[in-house]
Amino acid sequence: MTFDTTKATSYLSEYKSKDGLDIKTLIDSSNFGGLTYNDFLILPGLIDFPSTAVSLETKLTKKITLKSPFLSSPMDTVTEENMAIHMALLGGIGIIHHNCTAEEQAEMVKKVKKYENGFINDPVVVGPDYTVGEVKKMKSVLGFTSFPVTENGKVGGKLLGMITARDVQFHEDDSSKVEEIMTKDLITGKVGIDLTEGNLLLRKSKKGKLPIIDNEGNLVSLISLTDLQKNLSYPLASKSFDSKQLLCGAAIGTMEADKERLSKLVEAGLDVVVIDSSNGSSTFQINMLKWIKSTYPDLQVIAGNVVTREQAALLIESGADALRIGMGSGSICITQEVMACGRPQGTAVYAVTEFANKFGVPCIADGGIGNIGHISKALALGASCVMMGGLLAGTSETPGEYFYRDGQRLKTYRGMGSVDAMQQTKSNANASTSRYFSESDKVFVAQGVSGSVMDKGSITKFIPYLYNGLQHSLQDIGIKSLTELRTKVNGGDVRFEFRTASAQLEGGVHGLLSYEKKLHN
Ligand code: NAD
Ligand code: CPR
Repeated sequence: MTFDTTKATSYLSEYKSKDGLDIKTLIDSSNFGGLTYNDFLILPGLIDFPSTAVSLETKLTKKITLKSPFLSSPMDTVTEENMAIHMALLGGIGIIHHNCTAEEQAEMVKKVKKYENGFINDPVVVGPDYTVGEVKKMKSVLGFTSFPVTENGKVGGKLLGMITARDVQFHEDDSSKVEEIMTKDLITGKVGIDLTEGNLLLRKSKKGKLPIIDNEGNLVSLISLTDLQKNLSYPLASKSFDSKQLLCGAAIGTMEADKERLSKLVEAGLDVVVIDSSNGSSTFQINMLKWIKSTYPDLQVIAGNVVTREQAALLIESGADALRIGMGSGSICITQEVMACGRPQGTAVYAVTEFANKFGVPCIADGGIGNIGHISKALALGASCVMMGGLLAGTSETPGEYFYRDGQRLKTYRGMGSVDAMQQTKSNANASTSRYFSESDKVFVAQGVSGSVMDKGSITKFIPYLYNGLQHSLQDIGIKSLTELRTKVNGGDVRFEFRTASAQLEGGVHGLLSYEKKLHN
C-alpha cells in the first residue's frame, strides 16, 4: 500500500506518542543518574514566526518581572556597580557581591540606583590651579579630551569653566594655570533635565560636553556627545515602576551582622536581596529569611541555594520570593568533589522548579551555564531565569584589571569559597560578617578555585548575543514566549531526547584539523 503524501500529517496519529520524550519521562527514565544540560536535547518544532517575535519576558521573583532572563552572579570577579548597571540596562539584573564592607557594597548599590542613562555622574574634574601640563598628561592617560573645571576640583563644586582639547592643544607653556585659558562662556543644563532636552542643548551649543548644574551653579553631572552617539538606547532596561531607576540586587550572608549590612543596602535603594549560601536549607538562612520578610516586607528575597524539593519547601514556607538552584555545578566549583554534596544541575532544576512553580515561586538556575543552549535547556526544565558567573567573567564590565599571559588578554575569575576569595574576606575591615570565622575553622576548606578567563569584550555586545541567540533557539523549538515554553513543556508538546556520549561528540565540531570558534561579530 502506498501512503498518500498529501495527508502525511494525518498518519502521525497511528503512532502511540510523539517523537522524543515528555519532560517527566526524560527525568524519570534517567534512573542511571542525574542529568545535566549536555545529556539531552530539545526536539525542533514548527516555525511560523520570526525569531524577533519571541518574547523573553520572565519573572525574577514573585513581584519583579524582567524583559530578559539574565542575572550576573554575586561574585567578586563578576558583579560590582559597572556590571550591575549594564545588566539592568540590557534587561537583566546584576547581584552585587558581599566580599567587601557593608559601606562599600551600599555605595555600589547607590551608584546603580542613581545611574541615569547618558549622564556621567562621576566625571573627571580639574581645579583652576591645575597646570596645562597636568591636563595634557591626563588626556594621554585617560583618553578624554575635555574636563569640567570646578572651584574645588571635584563634582559638587562650583562650575567655573571647561578645559578642552582646543584650549590646550597649541598652548606651549605647560606651566600656565587652567583658569587662564579655560572656556568660561558655557552652555549648561539644569539638574532634572532629561536626556532628550540635554541632547538638544548639546547640539545647539555645538560642544562635545554639556555640564549639568544645580540651582547654585554646582556641577552635578555631564552629558557627552560621544556617549550619546554610541547608541545609548536600552529599550529592555530593568527599571522600577515608580522611580524609573535601574533595578539592583545584592547578596548578603546569614550572620547576625548581615542584618546591619542589609539595612545599609535597603537605605541605598536595593530592590532584591539574595541570601547567598551553597546550602540554603539551614536554620541560619530560614531565620534570616523570616527576619527580612518581617522587617522589610516590600523587599524581594531570593533564597538558596537548593537542589531538592525538601530544601525548596523549607524556604518557600519561610517566605522566599524566588529560589536559586545549584550546588556544585559552577565552573569554578569543587564542592561536589570536596563535600560529596550537590546534584547534577539538570535534575536539580527540574526537581525544584516542578515543585516551586506550583506555589508561584520563580526559580533561577545558577551555575554551569556555558552557552546559549544551556540557557534554553534550563528554561525548558522550569527555571524562570539563569544566573551566570563564568560566562560573563572576562568582560570589560567585571571588576579587576586585564593582564597578559602568553600573549593573551585575561582577567581573574574565582569561586567565592576559593582560598583567594576567603583570604580577601578575612582582610575586609568588616570581618564581622565573615562566615569563615563563624565556626571554629582554623583551616580554610576551599569549595572553589581561582583561575583566569579570556577577554570577552563588553557585555553590551555579549548580552544582546545571548538574547538574540535565545530567541533563535526558542524559535527552533517552535515557541514564542517563555510562558508558552512552560505550558508546552508541561503539556508534553515540547519533546526531549537523551544524548549518548557519541551523540554528544557528534553534536560538537568534529573531524576538522583546526578551526576558530567565533560566536558573534
Ligand atoms: P555560608 O555562609 O552559607 O556558610 C559558610 C559557613 O558559615 C558554614 O559552615 C555555615 O554553617 C556557617 N554559618 C552561616 N551562618 C552562620 C551563623 N549565623 N552562625 C554560625 N555559623 C554560620 O557560605 P558557603 O555555603 O560556604 O558559600 C560561600 C560562598 O561560596 C557563597 O558565595 C556561595 O554562593 C559560594 N558557593 C556556592 C556553591 C554552589 O554550589 N552554589 C558552593 C560553594 C560555595
Ligand atoms: P558558573 O556560572 O561560573 O558556572 O557558576 C557560578 C556560580 O557558582 C555562582 O553563582 C555560585 O552559585 C557558584 N559558586 C561561586 N563560588 C563558588 C565556589 Cl567557591 N564553589 C562552588 N560554587 C561556587
